[in-house]
Amino acid sequence: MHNNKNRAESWIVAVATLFFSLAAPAAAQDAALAEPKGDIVLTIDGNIGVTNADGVANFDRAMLESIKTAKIRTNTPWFDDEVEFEGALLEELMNLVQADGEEVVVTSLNDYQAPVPIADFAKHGTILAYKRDGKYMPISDKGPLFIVYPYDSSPELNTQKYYSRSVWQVRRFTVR
Ligand SMILES: Nc1nc2c(c(=O)[nH]1)N[C@H]1C(S)=C(S)[C@@H](COP(=O)(O)O)O[C@H]1N2
Ligand SMILES: [Mo]
Repeated sequence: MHNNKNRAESWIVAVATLFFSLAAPAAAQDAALAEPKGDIVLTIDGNIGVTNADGVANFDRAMLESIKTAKIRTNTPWFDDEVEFEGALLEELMNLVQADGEEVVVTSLNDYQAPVPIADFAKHGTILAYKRDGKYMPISDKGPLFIVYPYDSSPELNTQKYYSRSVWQVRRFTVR
């Protein structure tokens, strides 16, 4: 027998079913990013669609190393000779966390902060370097993570504007 209370209950069940059927794919997507097993070296927060902790995506070094890599051999303002950096393509990292924004605000371990346009990453093949000349970079030598552009590939990149985006001792990205 149907009374008002039963109708209200069926309605709640229908709404709840719809809600969970819509919510389920989002939860499955969050699970797509593994959890770090080692020390967390990078935290990405802000407008991202994929997380592995409370609203953030945390990475250990192994997770960063599993992202498509690139090498950049170049002169820099920071070293006397040409050096070769190796790291994760930042375009790939942004895709992985489904970054939705214009820029990342990059914060370093020494609290230096710089906004970096996300469009730079595809345009210049910018990397988040973890190695220089084949060796992991210690904190005392601009590591563990260093944003690197291919400075020698264009005069535009050999400018203060791009040097200031070349954050070393990177610890956090905020996508906005
Ligand atoms: N972690 C960190 N990265 C940084 C900086 C900093 O102070 N800390 N300075 C930035 C700026 S503003 C520029 S121009 C270059 C400066 O490098 P230099 O101080 O060796 O000339 O590095 C950039 N990356
Ligand atoms: Mo600078």
